[in-house]
Amino acid sequence: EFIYHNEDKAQKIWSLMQTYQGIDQKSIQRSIVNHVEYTLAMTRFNFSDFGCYQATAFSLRDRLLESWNDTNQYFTTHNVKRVYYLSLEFLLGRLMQNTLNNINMEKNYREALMDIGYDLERLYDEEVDPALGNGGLGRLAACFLDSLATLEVPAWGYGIRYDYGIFKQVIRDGYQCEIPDFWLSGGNPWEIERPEVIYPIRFYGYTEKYEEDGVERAQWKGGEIVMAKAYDTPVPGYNTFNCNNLRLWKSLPAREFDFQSFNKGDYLSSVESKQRAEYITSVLYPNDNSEEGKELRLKQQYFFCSATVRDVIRRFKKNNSDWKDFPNKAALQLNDTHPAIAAVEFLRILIDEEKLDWGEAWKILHSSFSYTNHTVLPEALETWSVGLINHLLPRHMELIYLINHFFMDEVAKKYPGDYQRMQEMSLIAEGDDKKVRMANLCILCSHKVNGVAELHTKLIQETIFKRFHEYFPNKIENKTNGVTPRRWIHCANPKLSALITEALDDSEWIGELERVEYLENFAEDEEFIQKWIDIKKQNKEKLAAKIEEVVGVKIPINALYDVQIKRIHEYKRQLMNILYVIHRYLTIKDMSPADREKVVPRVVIIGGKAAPGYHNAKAIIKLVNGVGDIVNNDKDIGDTLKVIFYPNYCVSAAQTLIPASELSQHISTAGMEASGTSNMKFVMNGCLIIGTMDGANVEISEEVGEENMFIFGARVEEVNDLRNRLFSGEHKPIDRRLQRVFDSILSGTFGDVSIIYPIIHNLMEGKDYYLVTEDFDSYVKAQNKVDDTYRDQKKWNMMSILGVSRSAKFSSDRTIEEYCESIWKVDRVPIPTPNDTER
Ligand code: F58
Repeated sequence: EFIYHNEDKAQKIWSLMQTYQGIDQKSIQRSIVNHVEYTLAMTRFNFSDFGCYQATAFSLRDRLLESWNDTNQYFTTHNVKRVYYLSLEFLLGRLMQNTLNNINMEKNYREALMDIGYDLERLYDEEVDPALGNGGLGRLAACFLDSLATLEVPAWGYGIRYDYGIFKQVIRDGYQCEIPDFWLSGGNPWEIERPEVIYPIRFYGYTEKYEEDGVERAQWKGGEIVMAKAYDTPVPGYNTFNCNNLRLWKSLPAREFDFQSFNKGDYLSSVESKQRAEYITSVLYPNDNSEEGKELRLKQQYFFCSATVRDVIRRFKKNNSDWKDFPNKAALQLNDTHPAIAAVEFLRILIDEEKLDWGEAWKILHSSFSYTNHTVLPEALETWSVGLINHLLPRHMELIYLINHFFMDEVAKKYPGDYQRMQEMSLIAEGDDKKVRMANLCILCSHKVNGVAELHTKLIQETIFKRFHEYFPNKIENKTNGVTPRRWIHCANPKLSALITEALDDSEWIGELERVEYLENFAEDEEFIQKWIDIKKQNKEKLAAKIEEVVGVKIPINALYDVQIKRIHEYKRQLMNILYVIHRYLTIKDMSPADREKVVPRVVIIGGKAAPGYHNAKAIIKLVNGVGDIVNNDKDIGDTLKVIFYPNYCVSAAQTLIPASELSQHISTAGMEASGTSNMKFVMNGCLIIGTMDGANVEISEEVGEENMFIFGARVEEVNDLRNRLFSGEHKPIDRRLQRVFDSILSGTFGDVSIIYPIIHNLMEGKDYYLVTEDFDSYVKAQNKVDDTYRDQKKWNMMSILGVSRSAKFSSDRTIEEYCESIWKVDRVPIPTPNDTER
């Protein structure tokens, strides 16, 4: 974003530069070797794979900076509307392979590196996996960035540059242990530090009222100041010269030392205040689908929201002078309620600093903000105590009360005397400890609110946001999630990508997934099916080698690879999966050797992190490991069953696991998984789904056909009744197969009973909120169908090919197009590509 004040000077500087980086082998090699020598200060004649990875990354960053600068310059001069995606999480995954593919240089770099003795694929493995997110919500933000850039939409992501990403999971003695993930220890060649982009952020203090031209005004004063410094990561699109930006904020002390304490001789406490400032962006909270009401978390939220809003306003003011134009220049998307305070901060700046009147300010806010909800789970709906907000952000608390006051007046006018309704819609939950309901705040401040799958949107309209849906009937709409085919097919599964390109006779499908529909013509083509099978086999071999390396268990290649990878949560029912595995094990044990021969061999792989304080989730991990220990070493059953807990599930692990999977499990209790996004990735990689009618599974089944999936379990309409019946004791007796499974667990067959005991005990008592016992029978039936289908490899692979060919709806390109059209009202802005002579 440079604005040249002096055209001549700009011309001169430009003429001194070597135009754009060349794409020939010599230019690539020279650029890498220059970085080895001048950036890394290593010797050209002897540098490690890691050194070569770093130098290659720097060389790629140079290229990205060219398009990144051109893009921002172009957007600024044309004063275009931009999307701002505010998210506390961006789960990017590794960047090198994705960058090379998006700028279409993988082949050039591979050959250039090979020529100097380096293997590109090995360099990929040198990169740390930046894991600044928990799960689906953070990964969705990353897929959206890729699609926004690819679709040439002017868009910036805004978030926090945590020093520590999600913890690294190691398994010791079957238990999850958490290791801090200091991902920056080897440096980060992809980011650009921006010491000049820095904002003061205030906390605590008080508000002062004063009068100006007959108007009563307020100002927030005092407290303490922390600085926010920007770090930028270029986000290249696929097959375009456009390059967007991800701006992450790091906290710094306002002054290196607090001179007052320093002069008083209190050296240590001056260091302490510096550390307190740095602490704000130090660690990502590792909870998924549950809220932690800690002051530090609220500080993180306000810190990044304030810096972001200031930055957005500064950019707007560079080219615009009329506030009414703001909604035509900026669309701010709140990724869940975590950045909700940005809306209040925006209002505060408009009213207290820009001196707009309330009506005007509210209109501008409301037309530019929108909010995405990702969950109906009550424990994940954010509320903040009024006392805490008042202490940390006193002016914001006043504004929240004002917003609520005006809103409650309106509701009272529309529904006179309906106090129940007013109470439900209020931003404040009354009680001993009053709370601000952040979702209500977001709905009110936004012109659009969206759910993330059809079923989920219907549920929020009918349950948690029912009153708001009645009040604002056009506000809540659906935007079914999607995933980027660049990372999730092309990068993760290069062999499949090449086969699709061969079959379609062009590679445009990578940017236009609708084109894969044509694959349907190959669903019964024997030759094609054989190629399809071979690719899956090669991916399985790669995974098997990896598992042998990290888990130390040898798994057979000819078995069905059955995978469930996602955060460990009771509603996702990894427990039901492992209970079935035990049932399968006991069944095989009962068989004669001749019958065992007929069993479809399976490798069951479960992976995912449990929130560090979530005891039941940790107990499930322990049980899976206990089952693995017994089953994998049981000579009787040999290779008919293997059970693997895959440790430290993360984006890069997913890129190996998903292409190797044949069956994947998406088995949440109906109504509880908002969407799910890995289900989409699995389908795109030719994996069949066993799943409930929940989240996006419903739409996947509409696209690929229920006959090409293994759907089972209670439907969402049945869940409440079933639950009530279970809790009132009116339930059926426990299934005898399940009882046998419980007995074997409780007798200690799979290790220590004490941790899992309370969970199993509750299930036997009917305290089964997630309906594991209820759905078990239909789950077993679906699993039997899986085995029967797998025996018919032709049929199985036909289903697999049809799945891929019908997966286009689940590209995040489609999702982003819908957001652009009905929420953000932004257009594509392709920037001019340099021509051959400029190169
Ligand atoms: C996930 N939410 C949903 N939250 O569970 C999943 O169904 C959906 O596909 C996905 O969002 C994308 O829409 C999720 O990942 C979190 O991790 C939050 C992190 C911060 C605390 C609260 C949960």
